[in-house]
Amino acid sequence: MKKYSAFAVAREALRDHLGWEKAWQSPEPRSTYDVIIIGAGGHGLATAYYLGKNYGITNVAILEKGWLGGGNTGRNTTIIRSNYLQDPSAAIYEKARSLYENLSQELNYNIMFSPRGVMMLAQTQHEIRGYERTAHANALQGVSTEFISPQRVKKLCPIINIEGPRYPVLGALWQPRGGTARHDAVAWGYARACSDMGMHIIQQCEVTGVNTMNGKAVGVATSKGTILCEKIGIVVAGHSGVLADMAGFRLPIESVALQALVSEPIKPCMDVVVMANTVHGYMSQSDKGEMVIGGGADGYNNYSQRGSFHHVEETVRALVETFPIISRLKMLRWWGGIVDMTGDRSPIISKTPVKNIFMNCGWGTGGFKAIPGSGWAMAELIAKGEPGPLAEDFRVTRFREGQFIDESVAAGVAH
Ligand code: FAD
Ligand code: PYC
Repeated sequence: MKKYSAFAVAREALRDHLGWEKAWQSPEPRSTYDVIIIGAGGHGLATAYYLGKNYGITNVAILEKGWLGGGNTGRNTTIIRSNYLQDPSAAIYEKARSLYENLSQELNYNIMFSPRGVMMLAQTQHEIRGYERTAHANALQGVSTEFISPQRVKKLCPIINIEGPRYPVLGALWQPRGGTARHDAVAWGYARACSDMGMHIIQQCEVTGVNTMNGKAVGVATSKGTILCEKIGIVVAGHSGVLADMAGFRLPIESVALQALVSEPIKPCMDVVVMANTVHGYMSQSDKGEMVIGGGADGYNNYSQRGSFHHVEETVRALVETFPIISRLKMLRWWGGIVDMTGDRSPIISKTPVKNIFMNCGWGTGGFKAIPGSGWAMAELIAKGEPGPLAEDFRVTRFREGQFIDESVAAGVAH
């Protein structure tokens, strides 16, 4: 594949941009592959990429029922941070964050990683204690965060009203190397690299059945026919329970809608990401100038890609209190994604009761930031058949063993 470069842009400018190749191929499926990944979101594509890069496994198909990146990967608010409390979480999220730092260069695709800093506001005494505890835990884990004063919050983000009538800002957990990236570019960059390694990305190909024999994976039934394989990675976020059911086992997962919205574009006014978890809102400004806003998850299980009206009303009301200058902004677009929630708000990267079927799910409201680390860990699990150090604590059997990895606070979003 031709490399993207300043030289290539200049060359194409001189020939009406007719020389660009397709970023990825769209082949018809073969009858058999070594590995099938179900789901071409960020986690599925990253898994395939690291299977090829780290283990030389390239006879891989990634099957997607819609279009690649069209699930939660293309619907999230793009926040990247690794300020989690428990050691296994800090390890995988920090691995992901550090891979994000050089991902544009590695993939030769501009994912627009912007380490502008993420702050989680403390607006109750309880949150102050919680975030101070997280900052101490992060120091021991080698993750760079600090608890900062309200005055520092105001300095970093002048548009915040720190003296809010209901919930004044009492401080914040600040991660200076957290930030954002362009979400669909992450999917597109991994897809291009996978295709370049000869992997097949097959869109509009819904998996309708998982075929097993003697307790072992043998292939899948799809809307494009049956495809055989040695190993299957199921990476379908909100539809994890549906796919597990096809394979004959159950998961401790619930699916709910989580919503976000963006305003009309305005001049740059905010160069950090702010999460306000007590009042349930978070906000950043996109490169186009839109204010990117998200709220809490729906309080009931559903598979709808839009959220409830009362949630969006509450989110905007809360954010207007914290950022009065947004009160007259028009909102342009509003959407939802189906997020996969576990009881301890931590993911599952695990073997399953069926040999050679592996699950990666449960990232819930916070998996965009994890994509590179999750793909790295899932590729190791599929290639070796056993989890490596990044994945071993995230086994599905932890729920039966009582070995929860409780991240309900660090998850950041109300659920
Ligand atoms: P997806 O991108 O959903 O990919 C799964 C794919 O599987 C989909 O494309 C789907 O079509 C496909 N699929 C499903 N069933 C089948 C089938 N039967 N056959 C074939 N394909 C199938 N995380 C953060 O870290 N930071 C944030 O700021 C953030 N904000 C969010 C805001 C919102 C509104 C939402 C909804 C989520 C947010 N998240 C955030 C969470 C994050 O988006 C997800 O955790 C992450 O994108 C999950 O990626 P994925 O690849 O697992 O899933
Ligand atoms: O995990 O940081 C996060 C997040 C922010 C908004 C939704 N998820």
